[in-house]
Parts: sequence; C-alpha cells; structure tokens
Amino acid sequence: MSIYVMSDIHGCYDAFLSMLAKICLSDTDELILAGDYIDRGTQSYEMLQWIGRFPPNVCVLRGNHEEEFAAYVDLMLMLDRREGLDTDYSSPEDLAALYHSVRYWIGHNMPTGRCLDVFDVYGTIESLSQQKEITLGDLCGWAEMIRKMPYFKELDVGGRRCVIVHAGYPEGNGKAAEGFESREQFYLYAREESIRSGGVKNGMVIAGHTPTILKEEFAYHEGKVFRFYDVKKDCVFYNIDCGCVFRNIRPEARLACLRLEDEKIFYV
Ligand SMILES: [Mn+2]
Repeated sequence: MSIYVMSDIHGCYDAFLSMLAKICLSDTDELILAGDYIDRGTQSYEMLQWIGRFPPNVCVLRGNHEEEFAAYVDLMLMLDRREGLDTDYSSPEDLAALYHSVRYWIGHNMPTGRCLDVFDVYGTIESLSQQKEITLGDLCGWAEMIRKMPYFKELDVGGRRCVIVHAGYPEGNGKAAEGFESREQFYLYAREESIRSGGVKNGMVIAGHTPTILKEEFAYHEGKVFRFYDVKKDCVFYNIDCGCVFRNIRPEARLACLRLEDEKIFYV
C-alpha cells in the first residue's frame, strides 16, 4: 500500500488522469490531493465532477482557488436575495442572468469598478455557465462540497509526523501566523513563510501553491519538485506544484506526484 500526493491540477484533468494511470493507483493505495483543482486550465468542470464523486481512498484538501470559488457563489446568492431576483436553481438561463447581474452590480458599486478583481477572477464560473450550461444548483452543490474539504491532513510516515496542506503549515499552535490573519489563511496562501515560519518539528510538510517554474519565488526549481531540509527544525519541506497548467507556454512545467514511503517523484 502506497500513499501518493498531488497538488495544483488547475483544470488539467487529462494530465491528472495520465498521472493516475502512471502510478497505477489501486484501491489499497491512498491519494491525497492538496487543493487548487480549478481555474486557469480548460477542464475545471471535469475536475469538479471528479472530486464530486471521489473514491474512499482519496482525500481531497482545500486550496485557495476552491475557497474563492465558494466565496463567489456566496456573493451570487447574496445578490440574488438582496435584489429579489428569484433565480431558478435549475435553470442555466437564470444562472447566466444572475452572473451578469453580479458583474453589473460590482461594476457600479466597487471603488475600482473592475469586476474581475473581486469576482470570478479566472472566468471559471462564466465559462462553466456558457459552455456547460450549469445552474445555480450546481454551483451551490460544489460550494457545499468545498466547505467540507479539510485544510490539511496529518499522517505518520516511517515514524515522522507528516502534514499535507495546500500552501503552508504554521509552526506551533498559535491562532495566527506570521503575516496572516489566521492559521487558515496560512494554510491557503503562505509562500516563503511556509518555510520561514512554518513546519513540523522532526517531521515533514508537503504543499503546493507556489509553482517551481517561477524564478522569483523561493521554490524555483526549473519545474521539478522543490525539496528543502531545515536542520534546526529537523523538517523536510516539499513543494510539489510544478506548474502543470503552464505547460503550453513553459516546456519545463509539469504535473508531479510524490509517493510518501520512499519519496519517489513521478512526472507527466
Ligand atoms: Mn494555490
């Protein structure tokens, strides 16, 4: 039995399926997905469908893109109620109309007037609405699914405490973490802080969120998995976001999968 971890699939459903085939995931293996299934790529719908019915040996954690998606759905519901739009939960046309109302409302009420700064930043809801004819009921179902996703998963790997999380795991048990309002914000948004003020004593943290193809970022490693060992904390840090969604513009970008028991890395 093996445990595999993947992260930041970002709508690359075909690459995700290729990876499942490559690692020959069986029912006795465990797969942990560290968030950001949607946005940027073209197959967010397929990813949402897949994580809506994932098998019991899969653990689906929350990424910042899921959290934001659920917040956009909340905003749509809020406006629907406030303006008395009475959107039909099973009508694709009604959802399209509500979507445009939200954009119009933001355009007229936000200081910047720029809707895409605050709502549906990657246009995912718009393309789901236009291309897949989804409904408000579908969106509410996905938002509910997202709210059930845990922020992190802890397990024992060869006697070491191992935490899998989307971006970072703050050290200690304090309520807040360096530069962040809450632990939850750190779980979802930490970048170099994930190493500087995060970690697990005598353990391991596996995260994604910062693509290893970005030269200006701490995790830069030419599109390969980034591994760092902190001697003081006796903690191994992994960043496994190898930027797969940028593959068409960056040849070094790819999808990675880490097998925990021997730290073997697979790429597609
Ligand atoms: Mn992220």
